[in-house]
Amino acid sequence: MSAPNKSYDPVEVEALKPAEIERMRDEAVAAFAAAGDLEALAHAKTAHAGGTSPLSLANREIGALPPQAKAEAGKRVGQARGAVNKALAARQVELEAERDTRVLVEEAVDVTLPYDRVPAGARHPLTTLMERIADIFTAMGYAVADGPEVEAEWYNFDALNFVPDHPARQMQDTFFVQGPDGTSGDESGVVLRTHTSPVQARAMLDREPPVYVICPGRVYRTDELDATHTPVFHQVELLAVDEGLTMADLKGTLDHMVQELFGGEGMKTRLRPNFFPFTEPSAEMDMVCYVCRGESVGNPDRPCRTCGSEGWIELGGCGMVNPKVLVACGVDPEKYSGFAFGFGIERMLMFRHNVEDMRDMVEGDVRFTRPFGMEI
Ligand code: FA5
Repeated sequence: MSAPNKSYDPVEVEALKPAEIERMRDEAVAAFAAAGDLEALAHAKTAHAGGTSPLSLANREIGALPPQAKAEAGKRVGQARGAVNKALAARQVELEAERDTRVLVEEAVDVTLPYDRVPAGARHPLTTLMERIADIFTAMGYAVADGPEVEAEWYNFDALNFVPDHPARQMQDTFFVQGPDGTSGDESGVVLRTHTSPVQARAMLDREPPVYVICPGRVYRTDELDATHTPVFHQVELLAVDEGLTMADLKGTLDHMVQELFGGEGMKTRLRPNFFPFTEPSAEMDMVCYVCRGESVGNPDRPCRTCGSEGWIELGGCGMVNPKVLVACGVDPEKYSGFAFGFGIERMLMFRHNVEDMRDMVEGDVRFTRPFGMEI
């Protein structure tokens, strides 16, 4: 742009002549109208409304005009640029609408067509962990046993030496499906099984000794769902009945299981006295912490989050099958003895895989299950 020049005559400035401005305007409007798609319109916009377009260049000349000529030339160029921008915007709207209509047709998806790309799901880690545990024992000759989840109260409690007024019945908060039918003389109601131990009774009644069974399954208790409890959870039960079985066999079996599940040297269990009506003696079983192997105990330099530096992790309950249970299930306690154990799978999944909240296991989100893969 030149400096204001008093002798500068707008009539002499070619680019600012009215006919020239009109021509520029008309050329721009025609170019927009001729643009067949948004890409062509973008090029026309650069050529006719961009910073180096004829109208923009003409506009720059205005600054050099003498003051008395500026207003007239400015008005002329401004009107022309306004018309150009209006034509550009109108064509833009038209072409966008055309594009949208075309895309709707061209990219239409026939949702009724059959398709084969189903996203791969994931098996739930509770299932794979239960199968892994069952595999360890089937490799040792155990059979997988099953029982109903809606269970007769007799199997869930009575056969297991929970006498009707035994305080141990209160230990497990039970979902009753049907109360005892007093009128028919049937004193056994129906419950959602509170543990997998009724499968012990069923296995002994169904099979002749020796009995070696492992029973993974779902159980129910009236616990609130929170980070460490769920009303529907899973247990694995093991029962062995044979001649001459002792606590040493129980201990050896438990040690073998934790070595197989957690691997490596030094994996072992310990038993602490406890009470279950269906085992005598009964014990609480702990396994040595598979992360610190007990080395965090009394060692503040090496704290262990997994066991809270206690060196042991609680697994579940176990014991020698109470002779009263053997009798109730038709097994001669003079000839046979048995051992059993049972533990919670959710709890094992939590400490084995650092799952902090049990609720994650029940929400059914594949983002939780997928990282576990197919094998556990
Ligand atoms: C029993 O259920 C016994 N039947 C175990 C047993 C079998 C003992 C054979 C002796 C011989 P207990 O009530 O402690 O025991 O439960 C076993 C495990 O179930 C617990 O260690 C815990 O891991 C798990 N568990 C109990 N309640 C819940 C719950 N609400 N949510 C998740 N897991 C639970």
